[in-house]
Formats: sequence, structure tokens, C-alpha cells
Amino acid sequence: MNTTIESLLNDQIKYEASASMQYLSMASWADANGLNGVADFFYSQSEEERLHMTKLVKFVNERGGNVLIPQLDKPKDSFKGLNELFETFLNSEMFVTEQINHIIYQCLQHKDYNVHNFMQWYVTEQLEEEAMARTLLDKLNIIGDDKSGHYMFDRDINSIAASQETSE
Ligand code: OFO
Repeated sequence: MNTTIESLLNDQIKYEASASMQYLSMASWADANGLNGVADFFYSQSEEERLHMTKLVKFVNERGGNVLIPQLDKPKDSFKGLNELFETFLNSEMFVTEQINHIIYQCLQHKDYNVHNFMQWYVTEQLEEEAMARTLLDKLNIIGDDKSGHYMFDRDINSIAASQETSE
């Protein structure tokens, strides 16, 4: 495997792992603040990111590359409220999308069409996750500081997320 691509895939393993830990921290914050729907949503996002990480680990190994399991920075664990929580979610997804686009670009530069093909799954996944994060943050911006709005957002978040997935 080309060493530049191998190193980018190892970086991506770290980003997926960091997103998983960040979302676990957000789930725990929501759980501790009585927002059970939001907590469930982020527990499941955290699991998804872990799967994205594992998929990369397996792929690099299958291709005979060298996987470096990374040390992670401590995730953010305090939030002023739901808006900050979902801004963190959107920023994290936008960051990951940028990194994936960078890998795609480098695959084309190095003519690694195999990795390019493998990464298409991540491109689609990022499109969906970024759209979901944006939709949820838009809804929160409409709700503003209204407490009953936050109550309903927490009650409905998992059905909003599911309907977004089925409409894609
Ligand atoms: Fe790994 O899909 Fe989002 O970040």
C-alpha cells in the first residue's frame, strides 16, 4: 500500500475513533441531564463511528498495510445546552467529511483506485450524517430557548433521525 495513503487511512482511523468517543461523551452528558432521547441518539451515533473505525482497521489489514491504533485526545464533556451539543455534532461531521475528501483526492493523485473505491462508502455515509446534523441543528435554532420545545425535541429526536434516514 502506498505509504501516503496508508498514513491517511491511519489518520482516518483516529478521526472515526475520536468521533465515537466524542459522541459517547455527548450521550453521557445528555443522560446526566435527563435528555434520554438525545442520549439514545448519541449512544447509537457513537456505536456507528466505532463501526466506521473498525471497517478501516480491517481494510488496511486486508491490504497488507500497517495499522496504528491511535492515542486519543480527551473529548469535550461539558456543554451549555442542546445548541452547543448539536453544533459540536455538526462541526465534527464537517471535519470528518473534509478529511475523507482529502483521502479521495490523494487516492486520485497516487492512482490508488482500490482505496478510492472503498472510500465511496464513507462519502455517502458522510453526506447522510452531515445532512442529519444540519437538520437537527436547524430545528433547535427554530425552537430557541423554549423549554417545552426542548422537551419535544428530546422526545422526538429518534423518530426525526429515522425519518431522515428513510427519506434518503
Ligand atoms: Fe464516521 O461517519 Fe460521521 O463522522
